[in-house]
Amino acid sequence: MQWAVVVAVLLVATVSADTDVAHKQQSINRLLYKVTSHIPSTFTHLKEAAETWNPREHADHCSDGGTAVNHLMDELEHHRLLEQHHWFSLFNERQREEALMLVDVLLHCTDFEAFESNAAYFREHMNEGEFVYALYVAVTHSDLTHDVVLPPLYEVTPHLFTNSEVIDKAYAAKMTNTPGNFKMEFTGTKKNAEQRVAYFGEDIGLNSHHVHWHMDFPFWWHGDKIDRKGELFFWAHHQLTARYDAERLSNYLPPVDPLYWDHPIRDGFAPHTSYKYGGEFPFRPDNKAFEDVDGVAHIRDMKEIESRIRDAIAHGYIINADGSHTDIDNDHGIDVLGDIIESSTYSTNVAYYGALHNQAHRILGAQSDPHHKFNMPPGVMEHFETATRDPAFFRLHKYMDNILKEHKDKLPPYTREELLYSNVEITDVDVTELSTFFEEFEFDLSNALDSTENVEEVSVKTHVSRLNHKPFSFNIHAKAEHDDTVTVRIYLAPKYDENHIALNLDEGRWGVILLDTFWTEVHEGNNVIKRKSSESSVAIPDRVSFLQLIHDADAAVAAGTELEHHADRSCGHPQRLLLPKGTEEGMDFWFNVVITSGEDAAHDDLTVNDHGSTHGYCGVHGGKYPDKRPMGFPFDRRIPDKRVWVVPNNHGQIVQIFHH
Ligand code: CUO
Repeated sequence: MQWAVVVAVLLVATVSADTDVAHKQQSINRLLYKVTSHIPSTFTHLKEAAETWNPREHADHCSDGGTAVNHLMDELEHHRLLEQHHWFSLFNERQREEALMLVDVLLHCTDFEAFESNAAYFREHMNEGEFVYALYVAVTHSDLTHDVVLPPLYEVTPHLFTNSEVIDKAYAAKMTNTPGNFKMEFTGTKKNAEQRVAYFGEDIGLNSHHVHWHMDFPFWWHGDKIDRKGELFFWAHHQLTARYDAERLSNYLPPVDPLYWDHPIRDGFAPHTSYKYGGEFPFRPDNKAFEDVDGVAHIRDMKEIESRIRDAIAHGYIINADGSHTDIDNDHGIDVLGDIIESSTYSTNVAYYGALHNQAHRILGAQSDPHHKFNMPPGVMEHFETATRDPAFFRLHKYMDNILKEHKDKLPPYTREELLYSNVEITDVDVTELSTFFEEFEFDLSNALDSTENVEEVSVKTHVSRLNHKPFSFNIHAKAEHDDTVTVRIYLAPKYDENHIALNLDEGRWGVILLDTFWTEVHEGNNVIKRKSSESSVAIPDRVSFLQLIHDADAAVAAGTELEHHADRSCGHPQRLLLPKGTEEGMDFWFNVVITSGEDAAHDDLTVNDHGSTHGYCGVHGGKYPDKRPMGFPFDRRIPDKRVWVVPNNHGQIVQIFHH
């Protein structure tokens, strides 16, 4: 009898824990549903909270005793907050400050009831852009929302992911009450060679990865220390740049040139994108010379800051704000430099080294109206959602990548001893066919449009071509002397440049793309290590659509059942873009497998626990980056003599990627 009671209690506890997830998911969905309209009365609980919850009265639900909530309420009551129905940019200091006040409130909530009620209240009282940003960041980092799946941003704020033409058609469909599904074209015409790679820079999955990367690793972050954040900034963007160059080569374009402050920005950009409130994103013509941006930065200062950073690299140390020095001629140097260049709150001397990257985003974004004569809103470069659409994004990141390469090139090349793991000999690797193709992808636009409660919803969607690849797999044949855990890294790099001149190892290594990295066991004798593209630790599958999330959470709440979602991270390169496009005749790539000891693992369970699955470019949430070696190892350092590379645990072969 007593046991029956215990079991019943346990069952109730389990069910309520799981339905709790459904309830949380429903609540987050609803908070993000049509954020520029009022919370509908059918969302009873949130509606009530928005109207009756007084955040100041619930300070006992805040781990800071209500400091954050009282601060935000003071700002609100003194009418200092940005109005609603206005654009929001994270790079605007005051707007960022306001958004972070809300992040602070939400991250200090001690229970979900307070979290959702505060969110509902401030959704109705703050700028919508600030609200969406704050809620996404809070859900990403709060312990209360671990199991919540964030809806795809391209369906929450579609304006930032599709073009004005499509949005206009969606409005017309709504006005005439006619459902529609509109084709989204990439910007520009074939007269613009850059348009050949627009499918990459304008890919909604890529943009989503990029914006989430910056939510996982915000430059303004002041919470718990994030492991190797500066190095991850380098690495995630280095990989974006390397991947972009591989796409360019696949389309008979040379690698992207870095930006120079003294040269005009060769390629202009017409975004064909509008703000929900704030008009069109500004257009930049070809060959625009850099101008100082009033109230933001002088080009002269950018050059000065660049020169100070390059001096630090040449000296091998940085000067901290207190005058002390930090040596950077070591594995850790890249982390220090990443923080300085971005710059993040981890930079130890912002006064001296400035914020090269963040300021450059603002300068580039404002080149169409640098003196604010035309009251233009921020450019695409001033939003992580839209930045990669502009070819200048990759030029900027190539520029910073080259500065960081100066540092890496100063470090001594790896010795044979550092590369050798004598336990394993890779005898062969079989790779299945590598091929890519374009497919149509559809997503929902209804959140782009305002609604009122008594007007029927009209289905409005858009569809866009996107790159995908056939699933592939590889078998690594490895002979081991004894049982051990091993670290496996798989890289891909273009073999030829745009003139079909073969790149040598040292030229090609900076362009390597990390396809996968994982930990496994080998046993004495012959082993076959099997791995599928779908298992890659750099990529995430397609996001569950917002409508599906709404449907599933509502159904689970109504039925009191579990919600069957795997809450994987939103940060991760899209699985579809794991391979560069390649060419119809087959494009040659170096395919490289490097196996080293399992001692490179920063966690001891990596053979059985993928720690959130997308650690390759996004680390482990709240934990150590899983690979102790420098990111990009062993291609991150110069290879002046390729003979040191003849080690049995390294295997290279040529593969071809076909585009069908
Ligand atoms: Cu991701 Cu420049 O850092 O956009």
